[in-house]
Amino acid sequence: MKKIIFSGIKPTGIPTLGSLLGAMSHWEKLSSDYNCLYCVVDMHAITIRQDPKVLRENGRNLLAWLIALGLDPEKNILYFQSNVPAHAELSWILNCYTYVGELNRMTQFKDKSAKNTENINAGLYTYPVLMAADILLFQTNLVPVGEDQRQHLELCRDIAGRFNKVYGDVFAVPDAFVPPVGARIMGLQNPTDKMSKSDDNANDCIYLSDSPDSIVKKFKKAVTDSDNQIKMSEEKPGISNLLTIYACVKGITLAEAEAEFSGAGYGHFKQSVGEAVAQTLAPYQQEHARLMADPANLDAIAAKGAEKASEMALKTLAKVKNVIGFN
Ligand code: AQP
Repeated sequence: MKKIIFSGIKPTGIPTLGSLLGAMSHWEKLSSDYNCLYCVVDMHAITIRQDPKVLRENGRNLLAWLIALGLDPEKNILYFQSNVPAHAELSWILNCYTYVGELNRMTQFKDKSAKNTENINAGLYTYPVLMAADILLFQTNLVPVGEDQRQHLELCRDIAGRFNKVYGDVFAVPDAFVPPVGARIMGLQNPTDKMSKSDDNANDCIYLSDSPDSIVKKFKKAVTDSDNQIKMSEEKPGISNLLTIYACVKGITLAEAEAEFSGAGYGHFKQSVGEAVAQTLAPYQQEHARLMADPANLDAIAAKGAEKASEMALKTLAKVKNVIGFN
């Protein structure tokens, strides 16, 4: 029996180079050795207010990106979270096995509520519990995520361990897969903050759909520093971020990237990073456009994925309800 991978991505906008390098680029590589479920987590998306039409479009768009990036729907289960009600059902149950003190410690809740002072809803607060349900429903062994999700995954492990301690081995306790390089891609304008798709400043972000011209322009405008040395350093967040991006898209080490630009000027360096990213994204963009031209095919893939995911999820849910003592 192959081990199980689950990971999710929110349809809150066009995915960024950050989510590609931190998470999605690894999904395809892992998909031959594991049984994989990749979910468009639309229920997580509504913790921030969404326009219904845009949410629906973003969801289908994201599904197309997953396939364009190499996830074969015949080999991977691709689906929308809201099409599998077991996510919400298990989430409620796990809420009763999660402490408020634990949720109070979640840094993402603190960050997101500081950015959304007019809508600090309960869903934003209990988001990590829904994420735990997403993962535990499938007896998941490995969760490939970016660094920002590590704390949520730790909580998921704690909830699973606590539940198992009371009721026996109901859930597999998952491990995180966080890549050694690229786990936290920073914004181009603000390199001390993570690159985020719902950021207001489009220049901070490379969206997977950006044209080659726009990508190179954004890299040329990237914030750096004034000491003209291209090397990894905590004191040089802008340059370190660009080196990380270059190493990831070229498939080389950080030391190799540093060596390639040793003695070069910032202008040449930024241009080269921009061109390398544009070149990497071009074939995915073509494939994405091809897939988006056939919405009925995408809907059929999602429906089939939801059916398979439901079948797996209901087995775990039945086990959970039974041990709890539901009639
Ligand atoms: N900047 C990043 N660097 C590395 N990994 C990242 N991920 C996201 N941004 C980066 C990883 O991508 C996966 C999917 O993330 P998500 O879209 O579901 O949620 P998120 O982490 O909240 O991403 P955003 O772009 O910041 O979304 P918004 O702006 O809507 O909140 C995850 O594995 C994540 O770690």
